[in-house]
Amino acid sequence: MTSPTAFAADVLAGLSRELKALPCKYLYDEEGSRLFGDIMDLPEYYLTRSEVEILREKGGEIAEIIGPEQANIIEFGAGDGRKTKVLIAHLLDVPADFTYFPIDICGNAVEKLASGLEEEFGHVRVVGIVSEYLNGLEKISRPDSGRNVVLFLGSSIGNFSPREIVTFLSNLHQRLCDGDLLLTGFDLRKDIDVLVRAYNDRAGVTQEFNFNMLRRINRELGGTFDTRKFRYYSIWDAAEGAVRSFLVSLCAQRVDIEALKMSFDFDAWEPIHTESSYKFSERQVFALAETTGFESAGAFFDSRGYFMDSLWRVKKT
Ligand code: AVI
Repeated sequence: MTSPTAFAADVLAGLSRELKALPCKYLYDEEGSRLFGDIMDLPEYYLTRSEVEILREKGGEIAEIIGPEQANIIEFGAGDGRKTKVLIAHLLDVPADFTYFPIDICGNAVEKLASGLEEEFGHVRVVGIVSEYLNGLEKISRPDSGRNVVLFLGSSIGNFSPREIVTFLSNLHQRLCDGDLLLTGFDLRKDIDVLVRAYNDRAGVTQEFNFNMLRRINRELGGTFDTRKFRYYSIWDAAEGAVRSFLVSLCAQRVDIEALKMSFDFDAWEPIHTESSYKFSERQVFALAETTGFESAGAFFDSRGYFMDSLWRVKKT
Protein backbone atom coordinates (compact mmCIF):
# COMPACT_ATOMS: atom_id res chain seq x y z
CA MET A 1 0.00 0.00 0.00
CA THR A 2 1.13 3.61 -0.55
CA SER A 3 2.53 4.91 2.73
CA PRO A 4 1.81 8.51 3.86
CA THR A 5 5.55 9.19 3.63
CA ALA A 6 5.72 8.01 0.00
CA PHE A 7 2.72 10.24 -0.76
CA ALA A 8 4.41 13.20 0.98
CA ALA A 9 7.70 12.58 -0.88
CA ASP A 10 5.93 12.36 -4.26
CA VAL A 11 3.92 15.53 -3.59
CA LEU A 12 7.12 17.35 -2.60
CA ALA A 13 8.96 16.17 -5.73
CA GLY A 14 6.01 16.95 -8.00
CA LEU A 15 5.30 20.44 -6.69
CA SER A 16 9.00 21.34 -6.76
CA ARG A 17 9.29 20.74 -10.51
CA GLU A 18 9.44 23.50 -13.09
CA LEU A 19 6.17 22.17 -14.56
CA LYS A 20 4.33 21.18 -11.38
CA ALA A 21 2.87 17.67 -11.49
CA LEU A 22 1.14 15.18 -9.20
CA PRO A 23 1.36 11.41 -9.95
CA CYS A 24 -2.03 10.22 -11.19
CA LYS A 25 -1.95 7.12 -8.97
CA TYR A 26 -2.89 9.45 -6.08
CA LEU A 27 -6.25 10.15 -7.73
CA TYR A 28 -7.47 6.83 -6.31
CA ASP A 29 -8.13 7.10 -2.58
CA GLU A 30 -11.55 5.95 -1.37
CA GLU A 31 -13.27 9.12 -2.60
CA GLY A 32 -11.33 9.11 -5.90
CA SER A 33 -12.23 5.47 -6.57
CA ARG A 34 -15.89 6.32 -5.96
CA LEU A 35 -15.65 9.27 -8.37
CA PHE A 36 -13.95 7.09 -10.97
CA GLY A 37 -16.89 4.68 -10.63
CA ASP A 38 -19.17 7.64 -11.52
CA ILE A 39 -16.91 8.56 -14.48
CA MET A 40 -17.31 5.06 -15.93
CA ASP A 41 -21.09 5.65 -16.03
CA LEU A 42 -20.87 9.05 -17.77
CA PRO A 43 -22.41 9.28 -21.25
CA GLU A 44 -19.20 10.92 -22.57
CA TYR A 45 -16.83 8.32 -21.10
CA TYR A 46 -17.12 5.65 -23.81
CA LEU A 47 -14.08 3.61 -22.66
CA THR A 48 -15.76 1.37 -20.10
CA ARG A 49 -18.87 0.71 -22.16
CA SER A 50 -16.72 -0.16 -25.20
CA GLU A 51 -14.61 -2.60 -23.22
CA VAL A 52 -17.62 -4.17 -21.50
CA GLU A 53 -19.09 -4.71 -24.99
CA ILE A 54 -15.86 -6.46 -26.09
CA LEU A 55 -15.83 -8.69 -23.02
CA ARG A 56 -19.54 -9.48 -23.38
CA GLU A 57 -19.37 -10.25 -27.11
CA LYS A 58 -15.84 -11.70 -27.42
CA GLY A 59 -15.25 -12.90 -23.85
CA GLY A 60 -16.25 -16.44 -24.87
CA GLU A 61 -13.41 -16.55 -27.41
CA ILE A 62 -10.96 -15.11 -24.89
CA ALA A 63 -12.05 -17.65 -22.25
CA GLU A 64 -11.56 -20.50 -24.76
CA ILE A 65 -7.98 -19.35 -25.41
CA ILE A 66 -7.34 -19.17 -21.65
CA GLY A 67 -8.70 -22.72 -21.47
CA PRO A 68 -9.80 -25.02 -18.64
CA GLU A 69 -6.41 -25.75 -16.98
CA GLN A 70 -5.75 -24.30 -13.53
CA ALA A 71 -4.76 -20.61 -13.74
CA ASN A 72 -4.09 -17.58 -11.58
CA ILE A 73 -6.18 -14.74 -13.00
CA ILE A 74 -4.30 -11.67 -11.79
CA GLU A 75 -5.82 -8.25 -12.37
CA PHE A 76 -3.92 -4.97 -12.11
CA GLY A 77 -6.00 -1.99 -10.95
CA ALA A 78 -9.13 -4.06 -10.55
CA GLY A 79 -11.24 -1.15 -9.25
CA ASP A 80 -14.90 -2.16 -8.88
CA GLY A 81 -14.37 -5.16 -11.20
CA ARG A 82 -17.36 -4.38 -13.43
CA LYS A 83 -15.42 -5.36 -16.57
CA THR A 84 -13.84 -8.46 -15.04
CA LYS A 85 -17.18 -9.83 -13.87
CA VAL A 86 -18.21 -10.13 -17.53
CA LEU A 87 -15.06 -12.13 -18.33
CA ILE A 88 -15.41 -14.27 -15.20
CA ALA A 89 -18.91 -15.31 -16.31
CA HIS A 90 -17.40 -16.54 -19.62
CA LEU A 91 -14.58 -18.36 -17.80
CA LEU A 92 -17.13 -20.17 -15.64
CA ASP A 93 -18.88 -21.32 -18.83
CA VAL A 94 -15.69 -23.05 -20.14
CA PRO A 95 -15.52 -24.17 -17.24
CA ALA A 96 -12.08 -22.81 -16.28
CA ASP A 97 -10.35 -23.70 -13.01
CA PHE A 98 -8.95 -20.47 -11.60
CA THR A 99 -8.23 -18.31 -8.58
CA TYR A 100 -8.82 -14.59 -9.09
CA PHE A 101 -6.27 -12.18 -7.59
CA PRO A 102 -7.41 -8.54 -7.90
CA ILE A 103 -4.53 -6.12 -7.18
CA ASP A 104 -5.38 -2.49 -6.43
CA ILE A 105 -3.80 0.34 -4.43
CA CYS A 106 -7.20 1.16 -2.90
CA GLY A 107 -7.82 -1.29 -0.01
CA ASN A 108 -11.46 -0.40 0.16
CA ALA A 109 -11.99 -1.22 -3.54
CA VAL A 110 -10.30 -4.64 -3.17
CA GLU A 111 -12.41 -5.53 -0.12
CA LYS A 112 -15.67 -4.51 -1.79
CA LEU A 113 -14.77 -6.33 -5.00
CA ALA A 114 -13.84 -9.58 -3.21
CA SER A 115 -17.10 -9.67 -1.23
CA GLY A 116 -19.18 -8.62 -4.28
CA LEU A 117 -17.71 -11.44 -6.39
CA GLU A 118 -18.28 -14.04 -3.72
CA GLU A 119 -21.90 -12.87 -3.49
CA GLU A 120 -22.40 -12.88 -7.27
CA PHE A 121 -20.59 -16.08 -8.23
CA GLY A 122 -20.45 -17.99 -4.92
CA HIS A 123 -17.82 -20.59 -5.71
CA VAL A 124 -15.15 -18.30 -7.27
CA ARG A 125 -11.87 -18.29 -5.29
CA VAL A 126 -10.85 -14.65 -4.75
CA VAL A 127 -7.67 -13.44 -3.02
CA GLY A 128 -7.54 -9.63 -2.90
CA ILE A 129 -4.13 -7.92 -2.80
CA VAL A 130 -3.67 -4.27 -1.78
CA SER A 131 -0.53 -3.22 -3.56
CA GLU A 132 1.04 -1.51 -6.53
CA TYR A 133 0.95 -3.69 -9.64
CA LEU A 134 4.32 -5.42 -9.91
CA ASN A 135 4.83 -5.68 -6.14
CA GLY A 136 1.47 -7.46 -5.96
CA LEU A 137 2.45 -9.84 -8.75
CA GLU A 138 5.59 -10.76 -6.81
CA LYS A 139 3.34 -12.17 -4.06
CA ILE A 140 1.61 -14.57 -6.47
CA SER A 141 3.82 -15.49 -9.40
CA ARG A 142 6.38 -18.18 -8.64
CA PRO A 143 7.45 -20.84 -11.13
CA ASP A 144 5.65 -23.51 -9.06
CA SER A 145 2.41 -21.59 -8.54
CA GLY A 146 0.68 -22.38 -11.86
CA ARG A 147 -0.12 -20.61 -15.07
CA ASN A 148 -0.70 -16.85 -14.91
CA VAL A 149 -3.24 -14.86 -16.87
CA VAL A 150 -2.72 -11.14 -16.20
CA LEU A 151 -5.53 -8.67 -16.89
CA PHE A 152 -4.71 -4.99 -17.33
CA LEU A 153 -8.03 -3.58 -18.48
CA GLY A 154 -9.53 -0.10 -18.90
CA SER A 155 -6.59 1.39 -20.81
CA SER A 156 -4.90 2.07 -17.47
CA ILE A 157 -1.67 1.34 -19.36
CA GLY A 158 -2.35 4.65 -21.14
CA ASN A 159 -1.74 6.51 -17.88
CA PHE A 160 1.95 5.57 -18.13
CA SER A 161 4.30 7.53 -20.39
CA PRO A 162 5.55 5.67 -23.51
CA ARG A 163 8.90 5.03 -21.79
CA GLU A 164 7.20 3.78 -18.62
CA ILE A 165 4.99 1.48 -20.71
CA VAL A 166 8.00 -0.26 -22.26
CA THR A 167 9.75 -0.57 -18.86
CA PHE A 168 6.58 -1.86 -17.21
CA LEU A 169 5.84 -4.47 -19.89
CA SER A 170 9.47 -5.61 -20.00
CA ASN A 171 9.53 -6.02 -16.20
CA LEU A 172 6.22 -7.86 -16.34
CA HIS A 173 7.56 -10.17 -19.06
CA GLN A 174 10.58 -10.92 -16.90
CA ARG A 175 8.41 -11.91 -13.92
CA LEU A 176 6.08 -14.15 -15.96
CA CYS A 177 6.72 -17.65 -17.34
CA ASP A 178 6.72 -18.97 -20.90
CA GLY A 179 3.13 -19.39 -22.11
CA ASP A 180 1.55 -17.06 -19.50
CA LEU A 181 -1.04 -14.67 -20.94
CA LEU A 182 -1.63 -10.92 -20.69
CA LEU A 183 -4.91 -9.25 -21.70
CA THR A 184 -4.53 -5.47 -21.97
CA GLY A 185 -7.14 -2.82 -22.77
CA PHE A 186 -5.95 -0.09 -25.16
CA ASP A 187 -8.05 2.97 -25.94
CA LEU A 188 -7.59 3.61 -29.66
CA ARG A 189 -7.00 6.93 -31.44
CA LYS A 190 -10.22 8.37 -32.78
CA ASP A 191 -12.16 11.58 -33.54
CA ILE A 192 -10.63 14.30 -31.39
CA ASP A 193 -14.05 15.63 -30.29
CA VAL A 194 -14.97 12.20 -28.92
CA LEU A 195 -11.66 12.04 -27.02
CA VAL A 196 -11.89 15.54 -25.59
CA ARG A 197 -15.54 15.14 -24.53
CA ALA A 198 -14.67 11.97 -22.58
CA TYR A 199 -12.44 14.06 -20.28
CA ASN A 200 -14.67 17.17 -20.16
CA ASP A 201 -18.02 15.79 -19.07
CA ARG A 202 -20.95 18.14 -18.69
CA ALA A 203 -21.72 17.02 -15.14
CA GLY A 204 -18.20 18.01 -13.99
CA VAL A 205 -17.38 14.63 -12.42
CA THR A 206 -13.90 14.50 -14.01
CA GLN A 207 -13.20 17.94 -12.58
CA GLU A 208 -14.20 16.71 -9.09
CA PHE A 209 -12.03 13.59 -9.61
CA ASN A 210 -9.03 15.87 -10.22
CA PHE A 211 -9.94 18.30 -7.41
CA ASN A 212 -10.07 15.31 -5.08
CA MET A 213 -6.29 14.95 -5.41
CA LEU A 214 -5.87 18.46 -3.92
CA ARG A 215 -8.44 17.65 -1.23
CA ARG A 216 -6.55 14.44 -0.50
CA ILE A 217 -3.40 16.48 0.10
CA ASN A 218 -5.42 18.67 2.47
CA ARG A 219 -6.86 15.63 4.30
CA GLU A 220 -3.73 13.48 4.54
CA LEU A 221 -0.89 16.01 4.56
CA GLY A 222 -2.51 19.08 6.12
CA GLY A 223 -2.57 21.11 2.88
CA THR A 224 -4.42 24.39 2.37
CA PHE A 225 -5.52 23.96 -1.27
CA ASP A 226 -8.73 25.85 -2.08
CA THR A 227 -10.20 24.09 -5.14
CA ARG A 228 -12.23 27.23 -5.99
CA LYS A 229 -8.90 28.83 -6.92
CA PHE A 230 -8.13 26.15 -9.53
CA ARG A 231 -9.67 25.20 -12.85
CA TYR A 232 -9.64 21.74 -14.40
CA TYR A 233 -8.35 21.86 -18.00
CA SER A 234 -7.93 18.94 -20.37
CA ILE A 235 -6.71 18.87 -23.98
CA TRP A 236 -5.77 16.48 -26.79
CA ASP A 237 -2.04 16.70 -27.44
CA ALA A 238 -1.81 15.46 -31.04
CA ALA A 239 1.99 15.29 -31.06
CA GLU A 240 2.06 13.15 -27.90
CA GLY A 241 -1.06 11.16 -28.78
CA ALA A 242 -2.51 11.78 -25.33
CA VAL A 243 -5.27 13.63 -23.54
CA ARG A 244 -3.38 15.74 -21.02
CA SER A 245 -5.11 16.98 -17.87
CA PHE A 246 -4.18 19.88 -15.62
CA LEU A 247 -5.36 21.88 -12.65
CA VAL A 248 -4.64 25.51 -13.44
CA SER A 249 -4.21 28.10 -10.68
CA LEU A 250 -6.68 30.96 -11.24
CA CYS A 251 -4.58 33.50 -9.33
CA ALA A 252 -1.19 34.03 -7.75
CA GLN A 253 -1.39 32.11 -4.48
CA ARG A 254 0.59 30.30 -1.80
CA VAL A 255 -0.38 26.85 -0.54
CA ASP A 256 1.00 25.41 2.72
CA ILE A 257 1.51 21.71 3.33
CA GLU A 258 1.95 21.03 7.01
CA ALA A 259 3.39 17.49 6.68
CA LEU A 260 6.16 18.90 4.47
CA LYS A 261 6.62 22.06 6.57
CA MET A 262 6.70 23.88 3.24
CA SER A 263 4.78 26.38 1.15
CA PHE A 264 4.40 26.35 -2.62
CA ASP A 265 3.84 29.46 -4.72
CA PHE A 266 1.66 29.42 -7.79
CA ASP A 267 1.61 32.11 -10.47
CA ALA A 268 -1.72 33.03 -11.99
CA TRP A 269 -2.50 30.47 -14.77
CA GLU A 270 0.27 28.12 -13.66
CA PRO A 271 -0.69 24.48 -14.29
CA ILE A 272 -0.27 21.30 -12.27
CA HIS A 273 -0.16 18.30 -14.60
CA THR A 274 -2.40 15.61 -13.10
CA GLU A 275 -2.69 12.92 -15.75
CA SER A 276 -1.94 11.88 -19.32
CA SER A 277 -4.21 9.37 -21.03
CA TYR A 278 -2.36 7.99 -24.04
CA LYS A 279 -4.34 6.69 -27.01
CA PHE A 280 -2.94 4.01 -29.32
CA SER A 281 -2.95 2.90 -32.93
CA GLU A 282 -3.24 -0.84 -33.68
CA ARG A 283 0.24 -0.69 -35.17
CA GLN A 284 1.67 0.73 -31.92
CA VAL A 285 0.05 -2.06 -29.89
CA PHE A 286 1.52 -4.85 -32.02
CA ALA A 287 4.94 -3.15 -32.00
CA LEU A 288 4.78 -2.91 -28.19
CA ALA A 289 4.10 -6.64 -27.87
CA GLU A 290 7.09 -7.41 -30.03
CA THR A 291 9.51 -4.98 -28.34
CA THR A 292 8.69 -6.29 -24.88
CA GLY A 293 8.88 -10.05 -25.60
CA PHE A 294 5.25 -11.05 -26.12
CA GLU A 295 3.48 -12.55 -29.13
CA SER A 296 -0.08 -11.71 -30.09
CA ALA A 297 -2.68 -14.39 -29.31
CA GLY A 298 -5.74 -12.36 -30.38
CA ALA A 299 -7.11 -8.84 -30.83
CA PHE A 300 -10.69 -7.95 -29.90
CA PHE A 301 -12.58 -4.75 -30.80
CA ASP A 302 -15.95 -3.16 -29.97
CA SER A 303 -18.43 -2.49 -32.78
CA ARG A 304 -17.33 1.16 -33.20
CA GLY A 305 -13.62 0.30 -33.24
CA TYR A 306 -13.07 2.65 -30.28
CA PHE A 307 -11.25 0.20 -28.03
CA MET A 308 -9.08 -2.90 -28.29
CA ASP A 309 -8.44 -5.75 -25.87
CA SER A 310 -5.19 -7.32 -26.95
CA LEU A 311 -4.25 -10.83 -25.78
CA TRP A 312 -0.53 -11.57 -25.65
CA ARG A 313 1.40 -14.71 -24.81
CA VAL A 314 4.78 -14.66 -23.02
CA LYS A 315 7.57 -15.91 -25.23
CA LYS A 316 10.81 -16.93 -23.51
CA THR A 317 13.68 -17.83 -25.76
C1 AVI B 1 -7.99 4.84 -15.39
N1 AVI B 1 -7.71 5.61 -16.58
C2 AVI B 1 -7.58 4.74 -17.76
C3 AVI B 1 -8.66 6.72 -16.81
C4 AVI B 1 -8.32 7.43 -18.15
O1 AVI B 1 -9.20 7.46 -19.00
O2 AVI B 1 -7.19 7.88 -18.32
C5 AVI B 1 -8.67 7.73 -15.68
C6 AVI B 1 -9.54 8.91 -15.97
N2 AVI B 1 -9.18 10.15 -15.87
C7 AVI B 1 -10.16 10.96 -16.22
N3 AVI B 1 -11.19 10.22 -16.57
C8 AVI B 1 -10.82 8.92 -16.41
